[in-house]
Amino acid sequence: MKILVLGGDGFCGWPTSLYLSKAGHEVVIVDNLSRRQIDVLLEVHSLTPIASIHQRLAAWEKITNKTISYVELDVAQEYDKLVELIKTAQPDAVVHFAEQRSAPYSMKTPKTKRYTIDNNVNATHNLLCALVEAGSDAHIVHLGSMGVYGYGWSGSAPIPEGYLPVKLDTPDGELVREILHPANPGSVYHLSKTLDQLMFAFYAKNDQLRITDLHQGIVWGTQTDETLLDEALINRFDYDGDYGTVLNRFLMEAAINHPLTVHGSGGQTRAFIHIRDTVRCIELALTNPPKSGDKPKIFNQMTETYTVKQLAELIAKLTQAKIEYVPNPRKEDDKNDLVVENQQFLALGLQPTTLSEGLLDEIEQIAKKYADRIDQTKIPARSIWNKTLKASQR
Ligand code: NAD
Ligand code: USQ
Repeated sequence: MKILVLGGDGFCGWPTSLYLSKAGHEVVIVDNLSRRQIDVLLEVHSLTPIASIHQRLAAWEKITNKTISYVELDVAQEYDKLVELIKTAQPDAVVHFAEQRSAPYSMKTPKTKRYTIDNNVNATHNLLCALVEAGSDAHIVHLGSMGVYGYGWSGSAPIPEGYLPVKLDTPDGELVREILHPANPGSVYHLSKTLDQLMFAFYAKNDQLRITDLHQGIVWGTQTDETLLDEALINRFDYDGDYGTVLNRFLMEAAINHPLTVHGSGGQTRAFIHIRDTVRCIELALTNPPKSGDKPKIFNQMTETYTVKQLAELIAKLTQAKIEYVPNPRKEDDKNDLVVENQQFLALGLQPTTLSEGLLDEIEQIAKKYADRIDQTKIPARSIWNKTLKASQR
């Protein structure tokens, strides 16, 4: 397959591009390097020393004799260039990672809220519109988020894969319909993902675009078989208060004897997936596209659920780290149930990497190895959208 990977320089996009290239697909990375620019603005850097995009691609070619091409393009702003690219490249599929992906960053300031909506909504809409204008039948595989469902809304009822059956009473009797699961975002970032869903439903219906939306949980881990091939291929690892996700932050904190920063009581249950499984799921999604005219195919891309407290206790047990319960900077329930259906990927053959298999490796091979690169002033979460906490700090 010829595949455009939008956002292919990022944490999920880079290992996915390598995985697909190794599997024999022709890969074109499209990225505007905005994630690297945000690091510069925030004065932070990846815990792992990531090479420039050109060094990465040269290393991949040297080691594997395979070429990945790169196009620097802002998907949200450079619409005409995107249409041209689709017309000339004639891709069979487009994997769309090109969005601002941090909830805390999206809630930091009015500027970052507006940037997140402008960037994410425009990027997705430009892609949809460009495929129609270019007359392309390429299958879109988009990275969405488990957070579109919200947390705790349905109690202990399993969250279905995208669609919810509802019964309607009509004068002629009962009608059963499948609707998009109600959206209940917890941040402007998650809000942008719920808007993406509506655009997908519309373009699948109106233009018969073939779309798969992957509602992914929190990705943990760093390396895949391909990124391990050379130091220049190493994946990024975000640890700062804005971009670091919970499990990776706990691993980094444990490596430097910093207390594990549990927000609130730690009763928040979240869904997780290892980066190795992310890349496998994407290939499975690419090779099992919906048909033209189908509604978007939605998968829940996650393998395990844990409470934040359970994660902290697990890591504390492995490393003797201390746990600190800090006031929650976010507006979210202190405690929630989360049961998720993920049968579709399991049925396609996904064999999950569990926390018990991967954690020690992450601690030794990544967190401890690069611990001297950690800037401790960047660890606290400073984006506060919990109004009570904000008021108490004035
Ligand atoms: P990332 O920030 O590391 O990567 C995103 C990439 O997209 C970056 O390289 C960035 O430069 C690029 N990009 C952003 N806007 C762009 C634009 N307008 N034009 C071109 N390139 C642009 O993020 P990630 O962690 O790799 O996440 C990728 C996708 O997966 C995101 O959509 C995110 O919402 C989703 N996701 C991530 C996680 C996670 O835990 N990391 C979990 C669930 C879903
Ligand atoms: N948390 C802590 N301590 C920390 C950091 C986070 O207790 O030091 C808590 C948060 O309050 C939250 C939970 O951990 O309750 C998860 O936070 P997170 O930053 O790991 O994840 P989140 O903000 O939900 O976002 C991440 C990715 C996003 C993706 C999402 C998948 O950044 O791109 O969409 O995970 S999901 O959560 O399933 O929606």
